[in-house]
Amino acid sequence: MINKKVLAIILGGGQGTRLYPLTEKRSKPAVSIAGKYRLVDIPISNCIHCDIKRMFVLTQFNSASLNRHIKNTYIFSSFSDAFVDILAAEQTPNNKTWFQGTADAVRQSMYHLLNHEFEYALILSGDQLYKMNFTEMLDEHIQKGAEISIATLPVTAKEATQFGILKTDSDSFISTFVEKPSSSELNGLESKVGEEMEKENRNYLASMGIYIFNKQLLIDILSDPTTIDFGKEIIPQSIDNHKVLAYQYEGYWTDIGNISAFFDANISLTDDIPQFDLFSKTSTVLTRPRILPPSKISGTKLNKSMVAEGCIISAKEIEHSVIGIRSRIGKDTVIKNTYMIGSNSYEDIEELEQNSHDGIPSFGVGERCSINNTIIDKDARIGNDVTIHGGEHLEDTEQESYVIKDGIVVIKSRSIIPDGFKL
Ligand code: ADQ
Ligand code: ADP
Repeated sequence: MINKKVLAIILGGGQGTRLYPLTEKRSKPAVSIAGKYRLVDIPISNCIHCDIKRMFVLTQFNSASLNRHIKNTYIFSSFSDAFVDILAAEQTPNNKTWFQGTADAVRQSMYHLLNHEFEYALILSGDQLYKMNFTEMLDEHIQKGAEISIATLPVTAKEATQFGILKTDSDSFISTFVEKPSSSELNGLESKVGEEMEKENRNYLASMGIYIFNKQLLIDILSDPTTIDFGKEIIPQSIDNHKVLAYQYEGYWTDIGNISAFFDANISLTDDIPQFDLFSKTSTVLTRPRILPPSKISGTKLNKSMVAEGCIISAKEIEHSVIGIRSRIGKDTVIKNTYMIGSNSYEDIEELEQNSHDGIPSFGVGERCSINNTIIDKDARIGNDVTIHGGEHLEDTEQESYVIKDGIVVIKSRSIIPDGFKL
């Protein structure tokens, strides 16, 4: 009966600046991953697999593509109480501003949350790649009489500065919590971790930003309008006055909040044995079932790559790359270490001829191109004889049709890269 007790709240992102330009025209939960899913599918699938089926997605702005995706994907029986609802920051007589931070987002949404009966709020981040059984976490929360639980993961000293780092007592209740400590503050924050973790020097317990709150406590805590963030204020302020439990997780988990982490998370899916298993029988990642033809591939040497449905590919070589739905790639093109997100629609023969007549490249990548270390966002048009080589030699910049961040070139959605372009 977990579904009756738990309401899931997925934090769908602030203004999305760290994933810009992928978030230029869509909200963060709608950003595509692995060629056919959206970021929001990860926490939603985790919830559905453990029978938590009442979910709110809190987002800074309500993009058409997020709405379309949720509406077309998560369709539950009209006789169940299951739902996925998007709550975008809205202006009301009491609230005139954007969500100021994670706790403020939940506070501003409280009116909608309280229309539902629940005992526990499960608060999740919308930009993480992981699989987790929340039932176990809730069981421990109840069994140990906790008021707040935080999922934790051992990390190295180098990683520790990006997370909330905590220490626990012998009963796993949290005694110290420092949000994003500096390297010098790490002294004394080490924890006793399992043997495997110790071998990898993962001696610090990090908050995964996944919380369970008892309902009344959440209401009480959020009644103080000065608190903005869970990590910065709510959690550090709660550990002295409340029973805050650490739930230990040791599986694969990665934060995909910025371009370089997003790129790595996608490309690492092409490893021989990826740490995130898309092929699992029991914990499938759910997404919108599309009716697309199988991909058609001619004369291409494919290595360590994933190709989604509905592609038409005549490239020479594709290596270590993820090719998203409805991608078209022309003859003699070589693509390496690239995430091509795909297209929303096909162009028919007449449109292709019209493009050629007008001198506009068609959706996808043209002939004789060489592309690496690049993310190609949806519906981009890349012409013939184009070279785009990302890498650390490139400085961060923003141009009309692309952005470079940490050496990764991101071709913007719907942009046009003309024939012969070189980068
Ligand atoms: P961060 O990830 O840095 O640290 P934050 O930027 O607050 O924390 O984001 C948490 C989640 O909330 C993300 O999914 C983000 O997109 C979303 N979010 C941020 N601002 C939002 C807003 N205004 N409205 C809606 N959603 C918003 C947090 C914790 C750390 C912990 C890490 C783990 O504070 O203690 O270690 O998560 O990744
Ligand atoms: P997918 O989930 O397949 O990536 P979307 O949900 O974004 O695709 O779009 C599905 C359909 O909506 C497509 O047929 C596409 O042509 C259409 N579509 C996408 N973006 C827009 C838009 N901005 N305006 C109108 N229709 C759109």
